[in-house]
Amino acid sequence: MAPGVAIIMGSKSDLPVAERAAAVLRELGVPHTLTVASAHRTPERVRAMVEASGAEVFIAIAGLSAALPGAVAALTDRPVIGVPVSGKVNLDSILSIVQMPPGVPVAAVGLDRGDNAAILAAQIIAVRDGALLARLSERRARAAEEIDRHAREVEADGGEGGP
Ligand code: RP5
Repeated sequence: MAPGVAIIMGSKSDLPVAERAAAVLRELGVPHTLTVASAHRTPERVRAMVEASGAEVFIAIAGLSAALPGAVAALTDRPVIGVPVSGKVNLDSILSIVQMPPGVPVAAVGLDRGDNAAILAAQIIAVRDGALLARLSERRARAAEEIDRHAREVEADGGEGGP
């Protein structure tokens, strides 16, 4: 099985967001690891973790002045997905992750969207894994069915409805 995804969070307080990513990766059967390493507070741990990891894709989760995704991207040529964590300001972590200098990209997802980071990581791995691609397609089809069910429920409750 593929080495999969390394999930790194800047603080244990980011764990709820990391768990959203881990849950989706579990559902899709993508192997993953979970750890804490801070770009500002334990930079050497970040370096050691990235250098030792066999992951195909990194998911780096951080709030405030969220340097972690960029710090990971500085240390590897493998793809890095950054997840900004919500807080009092919110734009701080989004801009810290999105505004990378040329040559060192980070793929940013929305605030707290560990789930989308996991899907994107799986899509990257699925380029060379047909079985995983099929599981992603099935997941999307199930999500579409759920929306159709919701539409039927809302229309039944609310009267006319429908397009
Ligand atoms: C960031 O600062 C972490 O990623 C976390 O989102 C935020 C707060 O960290 P703690 O004070 O909870 O350690 O580096």
